[in-house]
Amino acid sequence: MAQSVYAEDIAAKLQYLCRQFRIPGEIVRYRRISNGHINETYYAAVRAGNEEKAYLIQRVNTYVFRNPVGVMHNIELITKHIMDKERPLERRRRLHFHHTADGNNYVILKNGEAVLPEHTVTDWAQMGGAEFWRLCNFIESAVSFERAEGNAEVLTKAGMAFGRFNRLLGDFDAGQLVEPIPHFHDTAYRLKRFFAAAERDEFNRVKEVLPEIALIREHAAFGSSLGAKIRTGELPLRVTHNDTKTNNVLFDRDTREPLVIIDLDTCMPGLICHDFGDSVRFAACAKAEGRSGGLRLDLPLFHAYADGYLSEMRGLLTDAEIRSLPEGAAVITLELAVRYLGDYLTGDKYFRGGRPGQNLDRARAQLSLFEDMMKHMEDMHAVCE
Ligand code: GN1
Ligand code: MG
Repeated sequence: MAQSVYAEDIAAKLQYLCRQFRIPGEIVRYRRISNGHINETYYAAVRAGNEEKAYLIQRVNTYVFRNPVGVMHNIELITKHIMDKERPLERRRRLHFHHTADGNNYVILKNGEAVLPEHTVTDWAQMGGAEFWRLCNFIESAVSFERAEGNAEVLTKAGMAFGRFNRLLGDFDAGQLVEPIPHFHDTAYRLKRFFAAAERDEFNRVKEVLPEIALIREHAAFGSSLGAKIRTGELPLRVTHNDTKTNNVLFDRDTREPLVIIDLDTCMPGLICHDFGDSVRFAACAKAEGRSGGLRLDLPLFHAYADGYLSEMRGLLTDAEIRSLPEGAAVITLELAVRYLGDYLTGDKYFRGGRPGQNLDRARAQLSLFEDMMKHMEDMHAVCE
């Protein structure tokens, strides 16, 4: 009996959630999807009469997203804004979060029962172990591409898709958005927290990573330079996606055209160069030879991504923004290294579920990519300008 408790429990829970989201029918298949480092996601096929439809049911990580109600408020507004502007797509290929009878696009479970939200709760830690769930349509016949599968054509199309996403949100009133994770891409703040964690050295790991810490210290001023340009007005804030890994673009399996951008959790006011840069970090790189786990910039792939992105965005960007794009790639790479290494120094609480030492390996890979980007800064500028 004991071994099936988890499975029965989750199957019953998913079915209960479907009811709450007013999905008719019974779940006939489900499985956990292990993509992503943060949330817990299930695929569920639901049959009603002769019809079968598939959904994604996701438990939001409330350690990372302390105000998940705010996140869902943002997603509601952003998906509506984009849908209103895009040429009509078939409904099944839009990202649609379902609503409960109370009109919420989420369900809060407390002791296994749906409870009404406490709108005042902006720090989930006060919610006494409640779970936060949401449900959206599973987009059929779609594929996404992991870094290793990235080829120039895929990257150009991913660049166009993210460029279009940024462009469509160009007239969105950012004042309506809740900041889902405060200081998310505030690199200066992340660096400050990182050095404080290194100072505390709670897990006695600093001694293993002295060269990495020295490298980060050497580039800390550069890492903070883009954020400073927001304060001086040199770089404008726009509504950005903030997690633009190219596997967050779904493509049509047959035509290989981009369909939709997913993972809207971190949409908030931000810098264009961070969105551009995070895609480059994720996709325009290759394994460095002779360095286990090391990464280097792949300039032809960078070129391919930049071509696609700028075909949508060039006319909208200021000169300063265009100049900031390569810096954005390097800064966001350094920032992620700092986040991984900071998590390693503080006991691996944020990027969970990895093997021991994984955050350290990830940090080292990002640092090698960062160093290579710094070497190729001029080459990247030549592509963008
Ligand atoms: C996290 O879970 P996933 O893969 O969508 C993280 C991103 C990082 C990414 C690194 C909310 O995203 O910022 O770039 O891991 N998301 C959050 O792979 O922290
Ligand atoms: Mg994400």
